[in-house]
Amino acid sequence: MRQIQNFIGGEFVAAASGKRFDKRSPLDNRVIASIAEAGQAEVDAAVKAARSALHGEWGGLTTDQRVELLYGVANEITRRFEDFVEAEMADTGQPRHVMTNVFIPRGAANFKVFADVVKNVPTEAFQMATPDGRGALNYGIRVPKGVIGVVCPWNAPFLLMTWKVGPALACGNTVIVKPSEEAPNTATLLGEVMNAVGVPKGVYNVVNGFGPDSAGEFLTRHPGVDAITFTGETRTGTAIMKAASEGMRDVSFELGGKNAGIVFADADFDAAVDGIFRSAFLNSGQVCLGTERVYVERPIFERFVQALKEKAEGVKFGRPDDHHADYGPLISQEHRQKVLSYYRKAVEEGATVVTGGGVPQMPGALAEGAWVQPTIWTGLPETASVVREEIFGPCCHIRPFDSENEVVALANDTDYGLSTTIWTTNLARAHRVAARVEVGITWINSWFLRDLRTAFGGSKQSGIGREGGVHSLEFYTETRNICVKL
Ligand code: NAD
Ligand code: 6OD
Repeated sequence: MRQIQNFIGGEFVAAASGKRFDKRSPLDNRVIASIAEAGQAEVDAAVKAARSALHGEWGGLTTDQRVELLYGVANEITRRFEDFVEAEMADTGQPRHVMTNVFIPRGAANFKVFADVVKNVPTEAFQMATPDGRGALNYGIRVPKGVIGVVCPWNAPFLLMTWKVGPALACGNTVIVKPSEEAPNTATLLGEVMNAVGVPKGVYNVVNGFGPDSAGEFLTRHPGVDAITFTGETRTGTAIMKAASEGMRDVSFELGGKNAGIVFADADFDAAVDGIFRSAFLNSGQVCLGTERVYVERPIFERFVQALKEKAEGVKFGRPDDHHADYGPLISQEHRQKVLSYYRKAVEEGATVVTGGGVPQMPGALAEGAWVQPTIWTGLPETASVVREEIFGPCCHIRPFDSENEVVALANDTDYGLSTTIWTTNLARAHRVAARVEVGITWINSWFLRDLRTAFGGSKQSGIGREGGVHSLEFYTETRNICVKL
């Protein structure tokens, strides 16, 4: 069983209170790790360490020196690739190929890409006229924002944590990460990487624990934290925003979604079925960008539902390293209860269950895991709970539509605005619809294909702000203007 500590000022430390909590495997509910729960004392110590690093060696590095260290971090993650894959598989139970192809390499890339961004992005300069005719020159300099609190979810823990830590450090800040209580492994491993590479102590810190009345709340309320970047549920974002308002701290929020998939009758049928299947069921549906509402143009509706059903019924449940398996469990028993409660609600609200709706029969110890069947519904009104609320499980509701205007209205009829995936061979229509859907990111004939240099974030209740490439500099730095009278 792993013993996970907090990582403060370059040292792995227990909690002064002696408090620990257990992490259970999603696969079979065994306890697989014991984690030191940070209290106010550890959060205070982390803030102090982060502040002194900011004013110490780290703060004195040139951009080039920082960039070299971050390349070193990326290379060390790649050298220890298998350790990260194993750690993330243990926490999430998701298949090895998802870790090796997407989640871990993208985590390493987050350090390289943002190192390159800070090296190459200029600041602005304006010449201005003055009454004496001699003029003045304005130029901006970017400075780090300070100590950044990074509060993370469990669904793609390493990718989503490094997506914040990479740019924050590239910009010269120091960070205190609060990983999800459900997935603390890779944040801790990253501490080992930071020490191995020689990142100064206190630059990267980790405090483990829960949200309310625990490390999450202590961190986000702490007056020594200058800004907070958060990925998680919209409701949690509301609580963190209240905390951040004390002291007027800046926030960057990546929140929930209830994303629409739109399939026109002229789409490449097989590609659309594959694409919607991935977007609804990858990572067992635990992807913020996932599709829980699917709208299919009426002429191909029945055929599409049947094809998606066959694919969903073909998934093979199993352990991450089982080469015959391609499908993992949900993160926890608690999350499974939530997802299953939506499965019941769908039936109560009159859904036709096309497939799934329950729990698969699993052999031996796996019977204790957090497994659920991929589930497809039809026949519900747009007011039904499973059509309106984010479930964050492997499920979707499919509804037919008859016109472009109708499907745009349906897609936009939600409090969320994170992503959409559109499937059609009529590219003019694809662009037209993409421009009208109220989301931060739209895919045309693809899904979850994203260059890290692009703007990423949500509209409406799916987030505040944009990160990615140069957009991350807006959050992780402050621009100071200097005006020189000539
Ligand atoms: P969550 O909001 O329950 O928890 C996220 C983190 O916040 C955890 O570390 C948790 O301990 C902490 N937390 C909870 N309450 C807190 C409080 N009051 N103060 C401070 N910290 C607190 O989210 P989750 O269940 O871990 O993740 C799933 C959610 O994340 C889904 O809603 C999903 O859509 C969203 N998500 C969004 C994106 C995106 O980019 N928009 C990406 C991934 C996940
Ligand atoms: O692609 C990314 O970098 C990104 N932020 C993905 C988010 C996945 C959410 O579950």
